[in-house]
Amino acid sequence: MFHVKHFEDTIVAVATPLGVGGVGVIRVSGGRALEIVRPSIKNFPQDIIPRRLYHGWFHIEDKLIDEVLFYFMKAPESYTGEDVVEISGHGGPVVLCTMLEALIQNGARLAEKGEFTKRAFLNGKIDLAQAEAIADLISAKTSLGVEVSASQLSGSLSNKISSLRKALLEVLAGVEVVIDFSEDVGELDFSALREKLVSIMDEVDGLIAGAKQGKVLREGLRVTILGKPNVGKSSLLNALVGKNRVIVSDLPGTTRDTIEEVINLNGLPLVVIDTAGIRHPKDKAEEFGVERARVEAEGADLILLIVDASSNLTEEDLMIFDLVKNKRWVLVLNKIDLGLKVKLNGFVTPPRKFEVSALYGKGIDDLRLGMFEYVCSDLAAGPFKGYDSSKNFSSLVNARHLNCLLRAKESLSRALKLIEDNAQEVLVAIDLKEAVLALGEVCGEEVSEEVINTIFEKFCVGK
Ligand SMILES: Nc1nc2c(ncn2[C@@H]2O[C@H](COP(=O)(O)OP(=O)(O)OP(=O)(O)O)[C@@H](O)[C@H]2O)c(=O)[nH]1
Ligand SMILES: [Mg+2]
Repeated sequence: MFHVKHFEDTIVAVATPLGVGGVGVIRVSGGRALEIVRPSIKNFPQDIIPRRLYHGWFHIEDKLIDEVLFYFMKAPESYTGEDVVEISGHGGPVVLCTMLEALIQNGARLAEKGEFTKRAFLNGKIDLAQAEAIADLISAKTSLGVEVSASQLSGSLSNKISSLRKALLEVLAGVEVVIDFSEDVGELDFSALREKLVSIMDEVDGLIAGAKQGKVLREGLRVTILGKPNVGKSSLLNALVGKNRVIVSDLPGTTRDTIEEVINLNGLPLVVIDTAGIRHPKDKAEEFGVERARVEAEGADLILLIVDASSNLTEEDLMIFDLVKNKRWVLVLNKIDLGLKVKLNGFVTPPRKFEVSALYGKGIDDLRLGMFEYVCSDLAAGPFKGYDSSKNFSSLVNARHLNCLLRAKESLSRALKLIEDNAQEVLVAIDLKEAVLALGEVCGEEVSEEVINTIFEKFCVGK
């Protein structure tokens, strides 16, 4: 059930990106939306009908600014839950800003980042997990990211959490009845209680396990290409991305800095990072580049270590083998078009090995597939271990949700321990209440203003 709160200000912002485009949308939300827009649009209807598209001419005094389409959504049936007017004008930054300023002159206030969505949350139109899904949807890197965010927006995570919270509240009510009316209802059935809590805990664990995948879908897996100079690292990045993104040359030491590009691997965003060839640097700039390559190797979820298949291993290759041991990595033998001469015997045992020609695009599809299988395998033991692209997962557990879920889990574990120790019901109830509170935070039922502000600050203005 939601109650529209009455914010004093009516807010306004350009809701589309401020660049050149076919159309640009200005959104006005608040109790005075109609009053603020009316004077600026010449033929503004006297009795506007909600959800009907109108045509009009936007003026500032007598000066014509733009030909617009507009519609009105009456509270509470709008995105924010307030009266909203949206105006579609032509998509030029100057024309949009001119209209925006006029509406501010008429009494609207420029919206803060995410303020429309924040009002939607505060007015009960969406919960916090859904608001976060909107931010994820906007910044999704792959179509899988879009699907999962959209599912979360439609309430997949919220429904799961609220049914867990409801189940827990029922358990808590049962415990409280025993505390208050032990003479009438008798002893607590500890084994039934235990069973219910264990099943809730399993579900919480399942959500916690999904957090790693949520992070990967949101941020992408970092895949660092590493190798000595001239082995074809930049050529491999270009081949994976499918365009000439990075400069390639036969001069060793061409790449001086790290360069990253996102590719889509069966729905997973992979941030592929090209690095400077690792060797004893010849100048300061190269030294920085090599240092950066090492840092990227440290933070990588997967390292593609490249060697030149057409020549023998050198001391530099061995130095890099040493760098990746104990990390998640695969070996790529490049320049296979020139023949396979390299001998690995005894020097290194790669978890996976691929033969490619970055120059001619040979073996690249196998490498893509192999990387995917490897990141999902037990061998890699990484965030996507066990990931199966045929199964759809429906929520993006983020760091904030994870923190709440971990707290809920801790409280549940304590409650279970107390039950095993036959402790007093009052003590069990305390932990159960804490778990209920922690779960409530996921959807924003119990959150501080500070948490709310932090979430909406990450949005853009106009959303
Ligand atoms: N024959 C052949 N040549 C390749 C292949 N891949 C890259 N090369 C060539 O090898 C040279 C070096 O390629 P780059 O991609 O610049 O190598 P890099 O590892 O990025 O080199 P640095 O940036 O200097 O560390 C270029 O002349 C490429 O055309 C390949 O698969 N086969
Ligand atoms: Mg390079």
